[in-house]
Amino acid sequence: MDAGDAFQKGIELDGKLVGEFFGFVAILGLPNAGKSTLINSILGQKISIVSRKSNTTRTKIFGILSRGNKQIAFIDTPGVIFAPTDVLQKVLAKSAWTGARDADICVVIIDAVRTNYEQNCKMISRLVENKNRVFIAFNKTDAVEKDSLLEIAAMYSKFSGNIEKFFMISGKKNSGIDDLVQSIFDCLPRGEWMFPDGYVSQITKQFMAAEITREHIFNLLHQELPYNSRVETERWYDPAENSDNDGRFSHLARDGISIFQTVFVQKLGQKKLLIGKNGSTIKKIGMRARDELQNMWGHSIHLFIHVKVDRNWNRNVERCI
Ligand SMILES: Nc1nc2c(ncn2[C@@H]2O[C@H](COP(=O)(O)OP(=O)(O)OP(=O)(O)O)[C@@H](O)[C@H]2O)c(=O)[nH]1
Ligand SMILES: [Mg+2]
Repeated sequence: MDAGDAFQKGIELDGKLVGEFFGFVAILGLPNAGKSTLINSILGQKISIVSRKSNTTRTKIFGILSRGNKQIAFIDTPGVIFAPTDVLQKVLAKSAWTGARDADICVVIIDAVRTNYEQNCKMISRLVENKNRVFIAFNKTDAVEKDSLLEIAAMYSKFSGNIEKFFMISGKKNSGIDDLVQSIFDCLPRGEWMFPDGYVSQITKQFMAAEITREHIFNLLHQELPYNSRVETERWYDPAENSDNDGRFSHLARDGISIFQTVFVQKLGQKKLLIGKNGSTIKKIGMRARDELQNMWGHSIHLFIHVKVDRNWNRNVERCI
């Protein structure tokens, strides 16, 4: 066999692995099933924010895992929503399904604690009809008795003819993940890598910083506010990168990164709620976000958050989330 054939087959030639395997793998599921937690766990680092509330993820986030001559591009998707109630939910639902359409393999995450059986069946049927290759992973197994897990799995056995493999996992406790990832590596299609070795995610530090603030808004505020807000990192000053020749940043601290963010809300009442009495709520959000960013990046962060009312921030929601 010559090198060209070897590349096509992705085999070992003269002791070296040649040929490449590559696939897009969409992580799909109903809102709150644990998709982002799973991606973070697989990659061993946080690329996607997590909260107890539904519809936390707003955009497709890629996480890349390379091993030997194989590379997986995981796509974390917003939760699949069947009856969107507003424009944001419509965009999230569309984003989830395009994630599935673009994928070589779909991993459906089913929350074993709250098995929303009918909606999960609807989602799986649609993927099967679309001829997607589907894996099913029952998640949150750490929080469910073994007997009920077996019962839940039995409920979905009607799909077994169309599903490549079933898994029992806990994204939070990191259990069952190696087996799932290995099975994905084992059935990747041949193809050239789309990302360099060692590349983990397309997200920028600016985006991540905005997402971390959003995560703390989700964790600290309730009802409609998290869904009616958007965070943007507007300015960023890193003394290591900006030479500051014109002195524009001379008033800023030089011992870390200064980050300026705006939180857009739709109504004045929401702005008041977000700021809190004497600024206490926004201060708490800022402190939590700053501490998390400092831990994540290992250097000091100066975070400045400004709240602005923009009635129309979600009018062009497809552009702004
Ligand atoms: N007990 C337990 N909780 C989990 C597990 N995985 C995720 N969770 C929790 O489930 C909640 C939702 O997790 P996310 O990862 O944000 O879920 P998601 O599917 O990405 O949610 P959306 O982005 O809103 O669609 C969070 O409170 C997580 O801590 C798990 O394996 N076990
Ligand atoms: Mg998510």
